[in-house]
Amino acid sequence: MSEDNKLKMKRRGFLGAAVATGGAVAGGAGLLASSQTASAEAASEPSDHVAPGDLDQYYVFNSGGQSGELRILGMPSMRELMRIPVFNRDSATGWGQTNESRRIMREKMLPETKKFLEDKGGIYMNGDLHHPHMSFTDGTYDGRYIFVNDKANTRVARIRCDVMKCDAMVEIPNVSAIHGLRPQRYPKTGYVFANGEHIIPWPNDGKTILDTDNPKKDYWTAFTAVDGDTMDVKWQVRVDGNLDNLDADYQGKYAFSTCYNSEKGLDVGEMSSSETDWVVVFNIKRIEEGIKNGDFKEINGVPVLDGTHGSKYTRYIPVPNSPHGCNAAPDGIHIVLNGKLSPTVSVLDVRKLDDYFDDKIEAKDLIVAQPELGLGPLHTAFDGKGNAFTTLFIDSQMVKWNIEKARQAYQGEKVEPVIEKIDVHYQPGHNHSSMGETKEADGQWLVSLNKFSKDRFLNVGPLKPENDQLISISGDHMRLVHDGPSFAEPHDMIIVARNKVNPLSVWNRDDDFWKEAREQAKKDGVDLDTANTVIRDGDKVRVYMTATAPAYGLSKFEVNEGDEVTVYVTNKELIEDLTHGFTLGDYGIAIEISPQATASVTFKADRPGVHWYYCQWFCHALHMEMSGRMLVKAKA
Ligand code: RUQ
Ligand code: CUA
Repeated sequence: MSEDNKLKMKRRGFLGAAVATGGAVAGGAGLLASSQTASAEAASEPSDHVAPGDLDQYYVFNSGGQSGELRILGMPSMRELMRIPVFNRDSATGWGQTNESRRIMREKMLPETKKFLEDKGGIYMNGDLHHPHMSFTDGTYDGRYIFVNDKANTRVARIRCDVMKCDAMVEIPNVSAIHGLRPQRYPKTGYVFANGEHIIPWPNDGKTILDTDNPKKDYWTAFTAVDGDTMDVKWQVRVDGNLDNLDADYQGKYAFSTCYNSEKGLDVGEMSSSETDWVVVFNIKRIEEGIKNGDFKEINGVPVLDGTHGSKYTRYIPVPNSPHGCNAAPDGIHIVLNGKLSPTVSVLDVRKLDDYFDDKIEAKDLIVAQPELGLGPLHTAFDGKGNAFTTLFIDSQMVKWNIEKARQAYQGEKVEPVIEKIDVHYQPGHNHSSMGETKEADGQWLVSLNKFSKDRFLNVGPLKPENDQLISISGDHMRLVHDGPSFAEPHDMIIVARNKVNPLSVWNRDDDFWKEAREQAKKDGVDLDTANTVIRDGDKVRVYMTATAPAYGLSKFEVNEGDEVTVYVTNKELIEDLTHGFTLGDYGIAIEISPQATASVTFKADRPGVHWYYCQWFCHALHMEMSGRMLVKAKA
């Protein structure tokens, strides 16, 4: 058998665009195989083709997972437009090296972390960014910010949507591994809610050690509210179990967190031993009252309320089994909890929560549907027309189902909520629909973020890309239209109508991003906008220079071996897309300076000799000539 044929055998037999919709018919009677009608529909449905020079309809903000960055794609083309370094150290832009980025990364770092990182460069070099979500006003995106979590080093960061740069990062105390993250939807963001995933000893000071401790009694995690405007931690609620994903309602009253380890186990066997775990519901108004009334303990500078079983601030609703994704439907009513180890999702009706918190009804009354969808339901997205789309990790499928029919079936009526299943390639985690987490869900596109690509692309060695597949959902049938390879590892994305986002093309000169540089220039009596000068201050040297294609304002500067040197570069260009860089040869330094921005970097001139600096952003026919020399005079 030829290699090609072997490959075809391995696949599930629908190579080629005409039959790309597949159409597995598992999951009950009445299902239509979508391939029957696919070609007829394909003619009338939107395609992923965006002609050269044409613009996409949507911005996609895609997480970079363990790469630590955020990525911007255009949809439907799925072209990657930009990468925004956040928790990672970035070679191109100098993120993690510029003074501006280091201020942001260190400003709200916990004191003990600063101490820990003292001899390790002062910042973490990695992050694990799972969940990007835009700020909301009145239940829909408002284009101000994107908030993201860092599971690896327990942080929450914010990206400014006017310049598409991270402008704030806060380390969350008392917990380990921020996983689920969602901004408050109503009236606006407001709070950014963040789940601490791993349970740790409180306090985690090394005095509670493994052979004497008791995770049931000593290990905790908490639900955290960060103020989206100041990026300060406002309060935390200590809970039983752990916390996985979360979502907020459309009324501004409740937030919901899934728990996969109600057992408080310390290994996989213990963690998955019981048949049901729970979703924790947080009563935001009661929590705010509790804070006002002083019903908390301050731990590491944060008011922490007790939200364990029996608390008035929380309720624990049993859900099968190790639930994972938690998704609020755009109808403002339903919360879908994805069963992971159970073939079902459980649906809550938020209108019943007031009564439930007042003990007028029981937990089981809150569950209004529990359709059986298939194996490994992880996340659910919505089309705004009453339908839901759930990823089935184990089945490698996307299932479309109807919420109202699922409610009827739960009441015992003979209706089938499952509408259609299609194969995806392979093992989907998150999915997301266009505008699907807002009240403006438009039912156009769905992306399946598959954890494995296996044979879908040319083999690139043992490490393979993930596969983000674009599915058209505007017709009666789901139709797979695009395979999108991606590097480690998109977990989640949001799909935002392009009119919601209006970035600048050049920076405003008075931006606070480089406020420290501006202050320093003032103290040095120089005009940051125009200065090309060297200020000596003991063994500290400050070099101010402009960049205008194809030359720096200074073609050389001189320092002594051992000096602490800060170089400030101001990009004088007024037109868009004229970025300059400053790379200092054999010094490990490279920074980006976009039009009208200032960027700076500080280093020790401990390598004597002549060192060329050059512009690493192609900017002009004489770009190669855009360079200069740093002369480092050796110690006598
Ligand atoms: S999680 S594959 Cu980090 Cu969002 Cu569900
Ligand atoms: Cu400036 Cu290249």
